[in-house]
This record gives sequence, structure tokens and C-alpha cells, in this order.
Amino acid sequence: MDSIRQHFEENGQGQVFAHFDTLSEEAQENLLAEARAIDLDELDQLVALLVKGEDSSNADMANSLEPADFIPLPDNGGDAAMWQESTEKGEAALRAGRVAAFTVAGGQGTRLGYDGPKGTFGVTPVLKKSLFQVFAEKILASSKLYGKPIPWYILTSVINHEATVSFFEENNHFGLPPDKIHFFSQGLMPAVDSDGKILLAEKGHIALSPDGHGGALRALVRSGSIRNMEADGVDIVSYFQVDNPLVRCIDPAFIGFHLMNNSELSSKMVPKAYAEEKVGVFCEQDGKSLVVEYSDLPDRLAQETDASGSLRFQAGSIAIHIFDRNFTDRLGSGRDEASKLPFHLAKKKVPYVDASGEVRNPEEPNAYKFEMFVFDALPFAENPVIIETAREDDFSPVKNAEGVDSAQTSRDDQLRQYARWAKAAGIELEVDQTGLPSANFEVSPLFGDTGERFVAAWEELSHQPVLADGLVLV
Ligand code: UD2
Repeated sequence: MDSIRQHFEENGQGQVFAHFDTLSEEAQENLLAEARAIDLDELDQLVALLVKGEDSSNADMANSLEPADFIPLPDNGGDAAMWQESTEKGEAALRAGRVAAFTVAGGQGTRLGYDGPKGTFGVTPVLKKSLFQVFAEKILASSKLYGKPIPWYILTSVINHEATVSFFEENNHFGLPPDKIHFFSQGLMPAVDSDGKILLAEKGHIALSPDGHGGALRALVRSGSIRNMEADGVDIVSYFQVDNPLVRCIDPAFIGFHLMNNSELSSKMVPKAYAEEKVGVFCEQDGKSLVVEYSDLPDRLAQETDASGSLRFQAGSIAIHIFDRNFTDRLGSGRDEASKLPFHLAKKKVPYVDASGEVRNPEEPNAYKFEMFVFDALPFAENPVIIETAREDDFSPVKNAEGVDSAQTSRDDQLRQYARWAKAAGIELEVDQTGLPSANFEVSPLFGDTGERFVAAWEELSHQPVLADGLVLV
């Protein structure tokens, strides 16, 4: 018997090979390879701790949480001179070629109900440019501005890796140098039942799913991306999620604050729009910063207000960070036992092969998946910095098919941003009371990616068009 098969049997996971003898030789090899990639010791510990154990961490945790400090925007009482200084520091780092962009795009995007890598989903008002194209143009605009090509690292998973790479190839990498775009896949974790038994998705396939965006850190190390960054002179990694077309992929002020504070991990916050908003919250505990995910924050704390009536735990995490390269290496390599990202448990409906070999589609959640969250790196970071950002210029994610955080809300927020820029350029434009223009037009990041640069580009135009339906400024 193959030694991996024996290893699984000895560890009570022999069911993975229940149908092994009925498989073709090739399918047997595939299954053995999937099994070999699973760390059964790690899985055993996770099952004991999370699936079978009494996890009391939430109850204890809530008692000692405090809201985290952050650096406010100049408009909200922040020190304008310090923001100016940080912008200049960030620009110098960009001119020195020290910055890479990093997008996590390995998720399954089930909520959106879109069949394909989420980054290929069309989001802009007129041209319906994909999320990937929007980011590519922003990165290209910054590369041109600072005179250094900005490398772009993109985390995929086996589910969407090939489709993602093909999409870039078919679109000539949106004008970016292909050798500056690095795709790499994150790790996988098996789904288990309530007894901790690994499930089969098919007779010859284990039920595997991505190991969460926290898996990005070890994937950066395993894929050689960290070494690559080092060779390129990159030590500042600008992290964002694939679902947010408004994100400033490259933000000099943010980079500057990260550098001025000698931070290993910096983050952006926005004041939460309402208590139940589905964003994590920046907190402090025992002198450490951390993000508490919305589903883990007790309602009592989520609703609590201060004397002025504002939410006490108001600092919403919008999943925009800057990672120091060496810090990423330390955490991702796992060489420091004391700073390992924990796994979180999610109970999900997972189709599985039963003992008789039939595929079952459960109606209720039947299985546990394990995921790491990237923001769990925060307590391990030296000198973490949290800065405030303007929601309308940095955050409007596409998560749902309709309602909040949908393609519609995100398109409207893009239009409101263009309208604000147009107003700053002195353009007359009809808008409603929420600032939404009545005309459906579009501004490419290559025309202007900030209000200031929009105004400058507009003033240079020899013919200034009417911002009417269908107009695209490129
Ligand atoms: C995330 C944050 C939430 C808030 C919000 C802002 C978590 C757990 N919560 O909520 O606090 O900041 O975003 O929009 O992150 N991904 C991978 N691999 C994976 C899983 C996810 O690359 O294995 C990527 C995914 O492609 C997406 C991002 O991570 O870009 C966010 O994942 P999500 O949609 O599961 O997170 P969400 O919206 O619940």
C-alpha cells in the first residue's frame, strides 16, 4: 500500500481511499497527490480545537476590547502638515521602485452569483471594464507618474488560476509589462464532517477549498514571490481585495505613514456607516492592535455609542493594508512559531461522496471549512499604523448581486466620484441630492486617478467635451 494511504488509515482518515480501487491509475495518482498536500497533524489540531473543542475565546475576548487609535484625515482634525510630509515620503518610495501592488483574488465569489473569476466582472458605468482592468489602469497611471514600473502580485486559487491568467493574456495585460505581473495560487484546505473526517467531493477528489486570504502570506513565500520582490528592491506591499473598484491601489500618503512609523503592517479605516455594517473593526487588546470580524463582535459592543452619540467601535476595516516585505516573510514562512495565523471555522453546505459512492447534496450545512484571515497578522506586527481614509475615494465593494455592496451601488459611487472631480474642475453638472450625476459617463484612471490629476488633465484638453451619457474620458 502507498505510504500516504497508510498514513491516512493510521490517522483515522482511511475513508479518503474508500473508492480508491475503483479508480483509474491516473485518478489514483491525482488522489494521492491531493492527500499528500494535506498536513494531517495540523488538521488534527484544528479539528480538536475548533470542531470538537469548546471555543470560549469569543466570550473572553469581548471583555477586554478597546477601540483602536487611528490617524484622522486633515478634514477631521488630522495634522495637515504631517499628511503632506507622508505624501512626499510615499512619493519618494515610489520613485525609488520600492512598492508592489498585491491583490487577493482567490475567493469563490459565491455571493455575487457570477460564473468566473471575480476580477473579470464588469463594473465601470459605461464600458463595463473589469475590476482587473480598473486596477491595471490605476497601477499603470502610478507607474507612469513615478517613473518606475510597479510590479503587481495577484493571488489566485486552483479554482480560478487558469481563467485569470488567460483573461490577462487575452487583454494584452491591459498595457502593463507582462513580466511585472505575477500570478500565484494559494493553498487549499480539506473540508471535514462533524467528526473531523475529511470529505470526498468525488470518488477521486478530496473536498478542498482555498485556505482564506490569510493563506496569501504563506503563498507569497512558497511561490518565491518574496524572493522576487527582494531581487527587485521591493519592500512595501500595497494590499487590496479584488472586489473594490474604488480602491487607491497605490496611495503615497498611506505608504508615507507606513514608512514614517517604521510599521510592519499598516491599515486603512473608515468610520462605520452603521452598527451592523459587514466590516471588521479595529480594536486594541493587551497593548496589541487587532481586527475583530463583524460576525465575532458581540452586538452589545457593535451598538455601543460614546457621549457624542458616535459608535464607540467605529473604525471599520476595509481590507486595505501595507505589508512590510520582511514581516510577510517572517509570518508566511512559519519559521516563527509564536506568530502563526490562526484558522477560523465556517460551517458550509459541501456536496460529498457517501460510503456507497453516491454524491450527496446536503440541504443544510454539513461540513466545516478552515480559513485564515490576513488581518490576524496585525497583533504580530511591530508599530502598526491605522489611518483614516475617505470612504467615497477608497471603498465601494461589489459583493452582492443586488442591494448593498452590489454592482449598482459601486457604479453609483464611481459616478459620484467623477462628479466631485468635475465640480472641482468647474464643470457644470446636474447631480441629485446624493451627488449622483444624471449623465452616465466614465473617467479612465489613465485620464485622471485623483481629483487633482483629473483637474489638471481637464485643463489641458484643447476641446472640453460635455459630460453626457456614454462619454468616456481616456
Ligand atoms: C472582508 C472582511 C471584512 C471587510 C470586508 C471589506 C474578511 C473575513 N472580512 O469581508 O472585515 O474588511 O472584506 O470589503 O476578510 N479571498 C481570497 N482567498 C480566500 C478567501 C478570500 O483571495 O481563500 C479574497 C477574495 O477574493 C476577496 C477577499 O479575499 O478579494 C475578501 O473575501 P470575502 O468576500 O470572503 O470577505 P468579506 O466580504 O466577507
